[in-house]
Amino acid sequence: MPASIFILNGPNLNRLGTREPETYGRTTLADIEAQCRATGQRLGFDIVFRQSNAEGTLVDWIQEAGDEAQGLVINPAAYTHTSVAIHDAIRTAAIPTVEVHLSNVFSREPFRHHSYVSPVAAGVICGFGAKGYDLALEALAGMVRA
Ligand code: DHK
Repeated sequence: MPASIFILNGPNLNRLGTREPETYGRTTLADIEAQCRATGQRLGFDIVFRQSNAEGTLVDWIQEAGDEAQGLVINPAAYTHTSVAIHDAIRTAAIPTVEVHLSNVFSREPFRHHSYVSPVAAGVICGFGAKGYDLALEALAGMVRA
């Protein structure tokens, strides 16, 4: 059975394509989903791809990933910088997790420099736009096979 990877996206990422394109580019979330499905197929992963603006829904999905999946890619968006609940959910899920940001958060406002997610992630990828999701899946492939 192929390994299952959850790819979860946080608030406002449903607006990609038109939201602050100078920061986030013109790629839509549907484009990113298609890209992840193609990369997942190449790597032999079953991909579950979701987006929510609600913190509790993301927590529910992280718990589901912990029960059902072998790895997690998450762009928690603004909750990166605020959410102890998402930190705790990832810690409890205890599956390899890669934190992704489209933009280079360290070249932006100081409030984006702190992440509650990084301490419970295996690694962090930021600043490479949609390509970051592919890099995260490649990284997970090594960890899931190990
Ligand atoms: C996306 C967001 O919505 C912001 O709140 C984060 C992240 C950065 C991104 O670059 O993907 O600060």
